Amino acid sequence: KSERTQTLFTEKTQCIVWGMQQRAVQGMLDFDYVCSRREPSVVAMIYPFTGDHKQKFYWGHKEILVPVYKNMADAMKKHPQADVLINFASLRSAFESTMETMTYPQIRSIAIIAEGIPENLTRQIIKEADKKGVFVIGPATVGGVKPGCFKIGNTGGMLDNILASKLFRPGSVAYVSRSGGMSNELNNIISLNTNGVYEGIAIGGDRYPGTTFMDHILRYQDDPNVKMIILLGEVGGTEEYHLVSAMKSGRVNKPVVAWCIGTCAKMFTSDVQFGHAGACANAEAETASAKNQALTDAKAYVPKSFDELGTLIKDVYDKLVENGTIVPEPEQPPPTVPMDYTWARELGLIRKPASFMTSICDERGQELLYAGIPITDIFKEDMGIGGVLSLLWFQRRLPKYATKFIEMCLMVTADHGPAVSGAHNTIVCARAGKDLVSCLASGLLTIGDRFGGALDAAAKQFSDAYTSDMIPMEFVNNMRKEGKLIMGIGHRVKSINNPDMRVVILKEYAKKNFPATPLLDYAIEVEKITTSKKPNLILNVDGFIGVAFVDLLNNCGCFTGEEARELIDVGALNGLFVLGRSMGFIGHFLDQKRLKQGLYRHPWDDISYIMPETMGLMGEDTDKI
Ligand code: Q5B
Repeated sequence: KSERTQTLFTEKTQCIVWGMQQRAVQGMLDFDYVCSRREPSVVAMIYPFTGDHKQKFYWGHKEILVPVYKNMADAMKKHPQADVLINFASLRSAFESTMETMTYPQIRSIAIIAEGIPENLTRQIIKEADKKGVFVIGPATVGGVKPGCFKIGNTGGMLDNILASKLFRPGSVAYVSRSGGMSNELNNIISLNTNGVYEGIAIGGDRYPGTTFMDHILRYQDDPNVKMIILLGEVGGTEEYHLVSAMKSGRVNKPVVAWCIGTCAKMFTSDVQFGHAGACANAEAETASAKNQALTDAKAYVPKSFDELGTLIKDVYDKLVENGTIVPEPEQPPPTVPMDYTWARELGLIRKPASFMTSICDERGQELLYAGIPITDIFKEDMGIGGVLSLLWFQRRLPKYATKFIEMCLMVTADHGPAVSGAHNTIVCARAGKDLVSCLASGLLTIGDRFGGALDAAAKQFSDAYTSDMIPMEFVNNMRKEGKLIMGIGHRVKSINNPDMRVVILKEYAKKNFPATPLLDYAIEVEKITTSKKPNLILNVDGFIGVAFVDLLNNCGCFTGEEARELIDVGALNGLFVLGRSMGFIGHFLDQKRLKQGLYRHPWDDISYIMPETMGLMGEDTDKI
């Protein structure tokens, strides 16, 4: 393999990101900003699953737009200066997208983040990259960082970490490691013990990394800005021996601090496979201890343990400062980047008055809570629809008889045939070819005082009369005098001769299970008076549910009188009919679709056409018509 010793990244490097990785891109732009780069390093993104569009990002305090292309060809054509591609494609598509990237000669380096790419595919990538002279970093890596110049994806972690590790300006120490996590640790150790990182690359944990330790170490050796090199190797493979040879031959003559992780493997009686695919010793020479010994023999600085790595790095660095190889520069503060709102909030640094308040449901935690009760408990306790409704509507865990009553209300109001106003509208709408939501909405919008929406008003009227000690007859007479209909009284088809069995069922249940039913008893007295006038002036299903629910709210022990009244005032009771009847409306919609019913047009013979002129004629001489 020939040596390629070029500089990979500068403060002008432009890259294209493959994949919709907004957080990683924002992290790169924040890094660029604190490095005082003049232009953002990310010039475009490629995302094959949406059309061409632009994504918004922050550039310091400002907002900028980064173009997103569906096709790689377009991205390359529009951004010919971009020479790096950061490939966030999944393990399934990383091979294709990397191979495609290498058909564009403008790209000189590719970082492949995905883990788990089959080794035979990685080897094909490596072969092609060698042929084309492309530097591949990864797969299975976080990438790398060149302080003051360029950062690959999520390398270096969040901005506070970048600042703490002083990655916003170059130091004199270059490192290469396998692990992304450990490279973060190195950023920290190096910043604490030296003037900082010059460049750091994590080559990735696979058995076949796109570029090797030596590919990068040779670049560092040939870069006059690098004054010392750090290698963080690990158990498995023989890569570290290439450095041993290069040091022995003098090809690498800068101070090297090296450590191979995994010395603990010798404490196990069997072979150990560490986290990385390549991290397993298949021979004595591949053990971390053997490699550390070989590096020591080659005059690398090798600590006794990882714990001493920082101290050793400091010793070597101090010597380089002492002999004038490194001249530390005065520290300049980086430009400030505003902290992200969510992060600042998490740290408790800011507060903001909420625009919304909610008290029924919380979906933020591990488990969804209905009025504070975890959804698993709701199922464990078999709370049913009535229980859920009692939590979401009334914020109370109501007694079983009450939740059962709620369910019964929903069941009896679920449907009352196709002829009622709401179902009729749903059907007409369905036959006009509309969708489920439109048809349901059409039916629901029909609910009002006369049809299905008299529960709250009935509850109020009867409660007011009852609490003001009006006897039923007085109430009926007063309403008549005021020219008002009694809400919850009257039905188009049901009467005392044709009783509404829905009401019969509910009444029987309420009388048997409710602690007290004073308002229901009052309404029954009112019904006796109204039905004596006309047999259809019964306490209808709306009226029954309205008054029975007032009894429930007032006597179940879960609400104060004020709370009960508030629930009626806000319209909770009509909600029961709306929810129940939604089931029927949806049924009618599905039924019409299933029956493939065509457009409905009302028959002429069922419409009385009364034109203004005809009315005039009627006034003059009716016989002439
Ligand atoms: N009269 C329900 O009326 C209906 C009177 C009254 C005093 C009253 C009417 C009414 C109040 C609202 C109400 C819910 C419009 C009904 C429902 C769901 C449903 C529907 C379904 C389902 C029926 C004839 C005479 C007149 C009136 C007098 C009528 N109501 N007096 N208080 N409440 N009720 N809505 O039959 O002297 O002859 O002039 O508005 O509770 O929607 O199945 O269909 O599940 O889908 O058209 O059950 O009662 O009677 O208006 O011709 O009146 O009775 O003043 O007296 P009708 P009208 P007069 S449950």
